[in-house]
Amino acid sequence: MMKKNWWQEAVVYQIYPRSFQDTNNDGIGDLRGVIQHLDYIKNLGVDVIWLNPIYSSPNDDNGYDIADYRKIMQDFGTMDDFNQLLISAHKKGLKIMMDLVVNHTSDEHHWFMESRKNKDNKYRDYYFWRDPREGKEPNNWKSNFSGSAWQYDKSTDQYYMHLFSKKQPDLNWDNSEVRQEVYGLMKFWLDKGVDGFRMDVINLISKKPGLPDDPNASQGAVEDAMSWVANGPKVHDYLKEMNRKVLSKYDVMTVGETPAASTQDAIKYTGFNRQELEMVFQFEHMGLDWSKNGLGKWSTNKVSLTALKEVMSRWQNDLDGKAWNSLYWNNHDQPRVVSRFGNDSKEYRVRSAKMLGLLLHFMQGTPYIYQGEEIGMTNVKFEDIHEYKDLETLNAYNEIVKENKQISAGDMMRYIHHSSRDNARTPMQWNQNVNAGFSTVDPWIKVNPSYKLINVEKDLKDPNSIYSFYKKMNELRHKYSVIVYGDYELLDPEDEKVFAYKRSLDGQSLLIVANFTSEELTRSYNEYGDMAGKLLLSNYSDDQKTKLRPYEAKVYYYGKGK
Ligand code: TEU
Ligand code: CA
Repeated sequence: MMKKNWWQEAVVYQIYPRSFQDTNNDGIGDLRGVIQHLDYIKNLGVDVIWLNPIYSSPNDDNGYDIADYRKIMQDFGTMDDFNQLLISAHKKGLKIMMDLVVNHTSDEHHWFMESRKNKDNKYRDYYFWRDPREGKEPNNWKSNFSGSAWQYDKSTDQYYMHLFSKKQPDLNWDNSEVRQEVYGLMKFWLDKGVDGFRMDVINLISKKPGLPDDPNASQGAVEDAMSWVANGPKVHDYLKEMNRKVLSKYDVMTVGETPAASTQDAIKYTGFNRQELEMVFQFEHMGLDWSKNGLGKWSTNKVSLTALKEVMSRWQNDLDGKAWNSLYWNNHDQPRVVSRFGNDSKEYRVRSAKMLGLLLHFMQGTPYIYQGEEIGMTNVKFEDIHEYKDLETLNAYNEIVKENKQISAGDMMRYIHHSSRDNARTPMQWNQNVNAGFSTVDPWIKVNPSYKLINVEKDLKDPNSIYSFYKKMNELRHKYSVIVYGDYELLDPEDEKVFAYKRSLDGQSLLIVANFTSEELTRSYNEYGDMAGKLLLSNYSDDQKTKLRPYEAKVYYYGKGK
C-alpha cells in the first residue's frame, strides 16, 4: 500500500458548464455561473470540482474539439473569469480539475489548419495523413460518432484520421514535438494553479504501427471497435514521460478516461509504483445494458444485478492494494443513473436514487458526483429528434434509421430516450421558475420538464432529500477511514435482488445492503445475520433489520473487537 494521498480521500463534483448556470442571458451556462454556485457545491461536502472542457472551441462536440488550449471559450467567459473562479474556489477549500483533451484537436486548431495546407508543412506530421487505399479509406477503422474514422481532403489527395467526429482529427503522439506541445500546455494550466486533469480518452493516444485493419470491424457495434485502437503499444511510455516531465513536479490529481480497459490495464495505468496516472474511469459497468446485436449503446436493456455485482466487485478486488478506483454512475456521456439502474417513477425515485448513491459511495475509491445526480435528476424524453443536440445521437439516428434503415424511427427514439448523452446535458434544475432557474432565455438545449418536481431549491429545504443524503455520505467518508481505504468483500454474488458487501480495515468493518427491487425481502449475512451493528446511514427513517423494504439501502458499522 502506498502512502495516503489527498485525492484518495476526496469527493469530486463534475460540472458541465454549458448546462450549469447562465448568468448573461444567452442561454448557455458560463464560468460566472459556476462562481455563483460555489457555496452550493461546498455545502455538499465535496473537495474537488472537475470542469468539462472550457477552452476555445467551435463546439462540434461541446468543447471536446479544442481550437486553442490556452484560451477560454467565448460562450463561457474570459480568462479573468477563470482566474476569479480558481481564486474563489481555492479560498473555499475547493480544488479545480481541468479536462485535458489531447488525443485530438479541433480541425480549427492552427496546428491542423497548417497541417492540411500541404504535405511539407511543419505540422503535417502532427496528425495522421495517409494515402487512399485502392481509392478508398486507408483502413477499416470506424469513428465513434458513426462512419469511417477517415476523412478525405481533396487539396492533398490524402485522408486524415478522426476516431471521433471529422472535426476532431487525432494527434500523432509518435511525433515528439506533439508531446512537447502537450506538456507545454499542461504546464500553462498547472502554473496557474489548477489541481489536476481528467484526461479524455487518454488510452487511445498510441496507435498500432502501420494502422492495421481491425479484424472484427464488420461485426458488432462501433464501441466494440474501441478495443482495437485502445491501450496501444507506446501508451505507457508516453504517460511515463508525461509524468516525469510534468505531473511529478506538481501535487496534482489525474484520472484517465480509458474505454476498453480491463482491471489489468488499469493496474498498469494507475499502479502505485507506476508513475503514470492516479486513477482511470473504466467502462465495464457502463456497457452492461448495451445491445448484443450490433447496435451497441442503442438499446433499452435492463442491467442484470448479478452482472453489475460481478463487474463492480472485480474492480474493487483486483485493484485493492495495487491501484486506486474511481467510482462513478454518471457523467456527461451517460444517461441518468436513477432512470438507468434505479426507478424514476414518482413513488420510488428518491428512494432508489439514495440507494444507488449509497451502494457506490461506500466502495473503495474516489467518488465522482455529476451535476444533478445529487438531486436525482432523471432522463429526458424529447419527442422530436431535432430537440437533441448531441452529435453522437444525431449521427447515430441518421446512420441507423435514415441511411441503413436498420430499425424504425420509433424504436430508435426509445433507445435515445434510454441512452442518449443528452439525458445528462439538460440544464441544471435550480428551482421552479422559468427554465428551472438556469437562464431567463431559451436554453441551448431544452429543460427537462421534471424541474417542477426535481430541483435544488426543494432539496435544500428538505432534510430527507437526495441532496441531504449525499451530503451525509460525504461527511461519513471524511470521518471513517474504513470507507475510503477498507478492503472489499461481495456477499451473496448470485442474489439477483440485493447487492450486499462488506468493508474492513484494522478491525473495523461495514456492512452495506441495498435492495434493488420494489419488493419486500428478507436477508441475513452470516456473522452479521442479526444486523446488530451501528446504523450509519439508511434511506428509511427506521430500521427493520433483516427485513428490506423497496429500494432500502443501509450501512452498519462494526467497531474494533467485532
Ligand atoms: O468520451 C469518449 C468515449 O468513450 C465516448 O465517446 C463514449 O464512447 C460515448 O460517449 C458513449 O456514448 C470522451 C468524452 O467524455 C466525450 O464527451 C467526447 O465526445 C469524446 O471523448 C471525444 O472527445
Ligand atoms: Ca451565458
